[in-house]
Amino acid sequence: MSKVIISCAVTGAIHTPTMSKALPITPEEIAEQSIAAAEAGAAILHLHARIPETGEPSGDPDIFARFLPVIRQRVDSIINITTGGAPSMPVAERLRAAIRFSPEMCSLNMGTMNFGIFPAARRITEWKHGWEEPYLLNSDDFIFRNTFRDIAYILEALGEGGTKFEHECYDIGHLYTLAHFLDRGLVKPPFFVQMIFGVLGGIGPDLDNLLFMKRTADRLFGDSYQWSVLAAGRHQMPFVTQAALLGGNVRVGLEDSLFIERGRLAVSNAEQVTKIVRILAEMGHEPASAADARAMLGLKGGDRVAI
Ligand code: KMH
Ligand code: ZN
Repeated sequence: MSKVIISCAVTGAIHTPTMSKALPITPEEIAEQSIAAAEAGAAILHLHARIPETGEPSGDPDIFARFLPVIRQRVDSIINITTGGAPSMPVAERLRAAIRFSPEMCSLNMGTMNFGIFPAARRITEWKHGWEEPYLLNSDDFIFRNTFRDIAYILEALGEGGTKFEHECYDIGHLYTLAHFLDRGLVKPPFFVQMIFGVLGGIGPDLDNLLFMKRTADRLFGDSYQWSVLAAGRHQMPFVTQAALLGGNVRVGLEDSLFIERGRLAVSNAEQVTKIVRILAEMGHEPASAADARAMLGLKGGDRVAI
């Protein structure tokens, strides 16, 4: 049996509280769903924070401090703190938690781009909170900023403490940007490439694109990288299944899709993890443990974080 790293992105900053009551908002909910996702088979937990009272995305390390230690005490999973925050958040704000907690991994978005989450607002007429509708609608004028200088700064500031990265690549050009930082010696093998499909502003969820991304990454990086796939919305499960068929690792979680199947909301992150574990088993794969994933990705270890 071959091992597949399952990442679970537990809450994110794309979906809003009105969209699903399963979306974890408070520190207690984020901790509880993260622990359940880990127990279901997720080796990596990709984490964002939200203001508990409103569900608004937040970069405040004091909010992260209310759930990270709880997760760490209960499960051995690799903690991966976002540096993407929310598309509207300034870069300095996005980095505060990763700098404070020096996790084994953090996300690193590999290019400035449009990031349109406004179509989701069309279907909703009654909102739980006043911030949700303008937050989504104004994404038609956001610039999700990740300049070369930002990326270099994050690689240096966090790399110094031994943090490694989930390199978020939303298009072919982002792979070339990653190759550039490899040439500069700021990224060192083995590194982890998260190929992202179906974000409005990035590459679309088509099998041809997946093959194109994979072939391009192979040409640029040879065998010095591990790859994983996530797809937004309804493409999530079919697309990560395709990736697993091709030998890739997978990311699921309510950050990427609120659904468990067409027309049915997931009841939790763990439900999505359980489903992909079942699909992987049918293919003869088993979930990598956190220890397996640490070895595959060359991570510093769960005892060398400031959580
Ligand atoms: N929301 C995903 C499409 C981050 O946190 O840095 C990408 C993401 C960004 O997870
Ligand atoms: Zn994220």
